[in-house]
Amino acid sequence: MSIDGLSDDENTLHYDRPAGGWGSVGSITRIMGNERPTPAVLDTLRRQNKPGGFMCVSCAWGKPAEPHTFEFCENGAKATIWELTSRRCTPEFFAQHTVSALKGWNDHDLEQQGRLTHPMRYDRATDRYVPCSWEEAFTAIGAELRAIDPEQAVFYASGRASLETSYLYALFARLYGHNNLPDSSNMCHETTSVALQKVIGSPVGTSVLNDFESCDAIFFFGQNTGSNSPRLLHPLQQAVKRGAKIVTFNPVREKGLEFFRNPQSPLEMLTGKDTRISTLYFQVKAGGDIAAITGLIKHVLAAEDARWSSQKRHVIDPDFIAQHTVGFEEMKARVEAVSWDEIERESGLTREDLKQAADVYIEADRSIAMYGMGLTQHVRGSETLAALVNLWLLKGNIGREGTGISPVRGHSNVQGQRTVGIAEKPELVPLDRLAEQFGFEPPRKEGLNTVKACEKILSGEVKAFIGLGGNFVRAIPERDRMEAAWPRMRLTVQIATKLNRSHLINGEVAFLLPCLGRSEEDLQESGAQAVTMEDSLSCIHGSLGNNTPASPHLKSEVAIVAGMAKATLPANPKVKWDEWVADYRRIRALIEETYPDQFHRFNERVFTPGGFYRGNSARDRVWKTPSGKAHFTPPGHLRAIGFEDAPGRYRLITMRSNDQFNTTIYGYSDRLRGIEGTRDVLLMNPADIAAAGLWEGQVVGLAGDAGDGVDRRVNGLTVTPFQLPRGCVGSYYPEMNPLIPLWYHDEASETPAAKGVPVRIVTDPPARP
Ligand SMILES: Nc1nc2c(c(=O)[nH]1)N[C@H]1C(S)=C(S)[C@@H](COP(=O)(O)OP(=O)(O)OC[C@H]3O[C@@H](n4cnc5c(=O)[nH]c(N)nc54)[C@H](O)[C@@H]3O)O[C@H]1N2
Ligand SMILES: Nc1nc2c(c(=O)[nH]1)N[C@H]1C(S)=C(S)[C@@H](COP(=O)(O)OP(=O)(O)OC[C@H]3O[C@@H](n4cnc5c(=O)[nH]c(N)nc54)[C@H](O)[C@@H]3O)O[C@H]1N2
Ligand SMILES: [Mo]
Repeated sequence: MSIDGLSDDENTLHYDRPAGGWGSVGSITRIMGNERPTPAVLDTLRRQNKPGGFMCVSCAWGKPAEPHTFEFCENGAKATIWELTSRRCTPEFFAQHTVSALKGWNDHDLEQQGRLTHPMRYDRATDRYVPCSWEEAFTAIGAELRAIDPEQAVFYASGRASLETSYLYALFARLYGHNNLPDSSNMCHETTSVALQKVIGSPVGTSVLNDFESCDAIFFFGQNTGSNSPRLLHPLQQAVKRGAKIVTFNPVREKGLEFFRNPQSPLEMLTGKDTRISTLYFQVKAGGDIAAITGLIKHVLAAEDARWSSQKRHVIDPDFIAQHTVGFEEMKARVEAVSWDEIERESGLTREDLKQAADVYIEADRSIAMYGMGLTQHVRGSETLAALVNLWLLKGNIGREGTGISPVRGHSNVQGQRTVGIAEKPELVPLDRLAEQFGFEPPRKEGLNTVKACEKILSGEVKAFIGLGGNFVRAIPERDRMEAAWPRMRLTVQIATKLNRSHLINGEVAFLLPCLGRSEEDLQESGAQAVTMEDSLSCIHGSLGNNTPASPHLKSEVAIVAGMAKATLPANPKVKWDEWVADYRRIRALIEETYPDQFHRFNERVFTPGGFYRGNSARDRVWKTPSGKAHFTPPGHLRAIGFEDAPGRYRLITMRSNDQFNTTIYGYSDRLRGIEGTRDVLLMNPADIAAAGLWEGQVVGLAGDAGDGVDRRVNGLTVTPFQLPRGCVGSYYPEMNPLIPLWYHDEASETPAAKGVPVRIVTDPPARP
């Protein structure tokens, strides 16, 4: 179904206004009221994402060399205001509330207490966090870590910490003796890192910002730009105005991908003129993308045959295929053997729908493929990406201006953390060079990713967990079992800016260590320190915070990592924690030494406008695969979900609202989807509601339906009609995470499959505990 083919049924399409526009201004004003940010916020917003300024802590989208007056979006502003709140979560707060009592609070209310101000230690006798000194915390952490086998420790990182912090954190893990470095990427774009590496020999996207100025078409699969990377709407709007076509595949009709009103254009704001973003919009079934892409490939191959026989012209690029790829004939034979019946059934789209989309691809000389969690968070996520690369290779749409594969990354430095060594896979890290640089023998054994770390926490083999940011317990699958197993660990340490649920599910010995936010001034011995991050387009940016820290007791993440490491490790003349903390330029020099090809002249290039490009072999058509070529992959499965259809079984899509950043819930207004005042909803196609004998407003529960005998339940959801394909239901992440089995993940990368979870609706929910 394309946009034009859909009726805007009053009951099911709640919000008919564009992304951006006055709504986004109102949404920023509301959060300003809630957080009562410090007055410096306006100055900070003016410096956001600009050369020499500070880099947004929200999404990872690229930052242009010539920024707009305000180079931030609604959600970037919210993230900054959230960090610069005037609220404080102090020792007095912890004295008033036991940890057990705080467990009853929801995510929004916990973070609403504001910035953490003091290092805190968990006191078992009173079941409270009590203030402690940094020295006490580091000494205790060091003693605990020295008392266990290093392989019993897990060092998690949420993708926000800088390259400097991340490099030291990974070095700490290896000097101590493990590669157990799971990252939020393991729940996010790990599928990308594994699948793209396999087929094009590079783990990251190949497009850069300039490509958006010359592409003819952009295909969007499962990425919600309007909420999750709104600054990307600017290049999209520009592309549309130039005449580029945008084709979207998404089970949900996301407003931000339909229309956009630029809040930075007074004319658009005053005249109410919107830009239509998507030329064509297809509501593919959750998990139906392999089938849809297979259909597109079938159409392209058919067009090639027809045009070649009638006009002796090519649709595909046979020279590119011959010179740069392997596996074309096998892929072609397999795709041709798939029937249109199967494709239509699995994708939920018609042959004619797919013809329209294929025609755009065929006519476009240069196309960019963009995608997000809608592709990566499936059991066959990696297979889906391989299918997408098949389509892109057909026309040589990789490694040419105006083209490329462009995964839209999540956390603002998640890609960079992998670049500088936060990786559980030792083969991704230049261990020999580290050995030489720091005079030690790095561990070579494969470390634990997120899923494996969870398994070993469940089995009791992991004894210590350090969280460098994030809200691990809330973000992972299988939450109920994980929360029950968590306190069996001996040591848990959380480095954070605000209180969240993971801090309340603590080990026997537990510390909560408050750190500076990125917008705050980081003063060390040599003066104010800059830090760096890598965006989704592989560009590295410097960031300089200049706000007064939320509390004088905060330490930088660099200093906290160094403090723990120093207290844990034996002295080593090549490892100079104090000198590194005193001047972060020394850490950048170390990064340069480890990764000279990508980070040469690092310190000089920190503030390059638009960031400096770290390079990507696949963009240069150098394929770092075993064959030295890019790989066509014959399609194996047509469905990306990992279960069969059955009566009463639905595919649950876990969604982000426009009013959250992952587990940080700013508020209860999912403005772009018209869902207000609550997150406890079950979004359903009206025909499914009727067929199941339910009614709008009925309160129901969801039960896991994975068939493994484990009872998984979430109750208290209000049935809400919504434009979803039949058989798919939607509700919010992280509330739905108890329904996802730990074993239900992408087969190749083990990314949890949060977009196609098997569930049943239960109408007799027991009362909520
Ligand atoms: N404001 C804000 N910004 C954020 C975040 C946030 O929470 N809030 N999170 C950050 C992070 S860490 C990340 S990873 C990114 C996430 O950004 P996205 O990648 O956009 O992730 P989601 O919002 O989870 O889902 C993406 C889209 O996939 C669609 N979808 C679901 N299933 C399928 C399917 O089977 N096929 C297709 N084609 N589409 C499907 C959903 O309808 C949704 O529109 O955003 C980052 N930016
Ligand atoms: N069902 C389902 N589950 C999912 C997903 C999904 O789509 N569906 N998405 C997955 C994805 S893509 C991701 S990335 C993960 C996210 O998982 P995480 O990255 O672990 O979670 P966040 O919610 O981003 O972490 C929020 C916390 O980070 C801390 N924080 C904020 N800023 C800073 C800082 O500057 N420094 C430090 N040290 N701490 C800080 C705050 O205390 C805040 O409470 O969740 C995954 N889980
Ligand atoms: Mo993410």
